[in-house]
Amino acid sequence: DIITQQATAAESGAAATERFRSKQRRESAEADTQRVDTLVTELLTAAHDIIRRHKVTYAEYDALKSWLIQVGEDGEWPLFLDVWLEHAVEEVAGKGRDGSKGTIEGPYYVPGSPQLPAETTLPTREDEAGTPLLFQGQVTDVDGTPLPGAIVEIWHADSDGFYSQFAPGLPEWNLRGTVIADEQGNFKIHTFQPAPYQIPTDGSCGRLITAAGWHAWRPAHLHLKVSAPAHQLVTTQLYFEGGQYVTEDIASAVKPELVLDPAPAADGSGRKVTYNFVLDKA
Ligand code: MBD
Ligand code: FE
Repeated sequence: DIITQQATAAESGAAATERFRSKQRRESAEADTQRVDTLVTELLTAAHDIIRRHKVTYAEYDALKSWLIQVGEDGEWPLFLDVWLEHAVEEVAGKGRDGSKGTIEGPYYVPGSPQLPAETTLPTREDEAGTPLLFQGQVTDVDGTPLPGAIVEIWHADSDGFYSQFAPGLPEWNLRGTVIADEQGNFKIHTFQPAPYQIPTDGSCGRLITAAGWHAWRPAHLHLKVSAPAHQLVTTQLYFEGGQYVTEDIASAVKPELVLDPAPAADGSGRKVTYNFVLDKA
């Protein structure tokens, strides 16, 4: 209902902004004047060119100004940037890696989720709804050498498409965990199939989507950060074959290598899939 949706949009925007401020990557924070000049000048020049080519009016300029102000008030800059820009940044950052494909992190990662053993069930509510999903695999080097001490951080939405800590009423670490793989790099995670994610319809991003006549959806996905000593961490997502929006992700973050095709579990309870991670050397 509308009340719930409004509460959710406001809360998730504020929470995502707060989360970003506390975890922001700081390694390249020193401003290189030349670099800032080049990037900002090119960005502005591209905008000037669009304004001239499309004869943008003062009414449209004011609409843009008002919308930009509102994005900040809604706390939706993390959402906006991760949905519409991050995929290009990830493409540049991931070039030249040989291991498992990465994709965008998105706005809903929270570090420090509960540590769990190699075979585990993610934290869930007593009555967690949805199809059980067994997600298992092995973490290896690019040569196929198993990586003991590998860490598989996983976070995903529930069967209503909501993330814990970004929607009201969910336990703090619901469907989030830091899984420590065994000596062979193996892991076996019992969880539930997530639902597609809808961009909140009542915030600024939702208004943009409506105004442009787009859809507001990301396909159902698992988020992962996989790492091991002396290897590069990979941030990725996994999707589900045949799932809604897999071919039309609003965040442009699906890659063919990232689409899972789970089989029915042997005991008839839910589904099961194996996906192995390959990490580049650091
Ligand atoms: C998500 O769940 C997400 O993964 C991204 C990238 C953007 C918005 C919501
Ligand atoms: Fe997500």
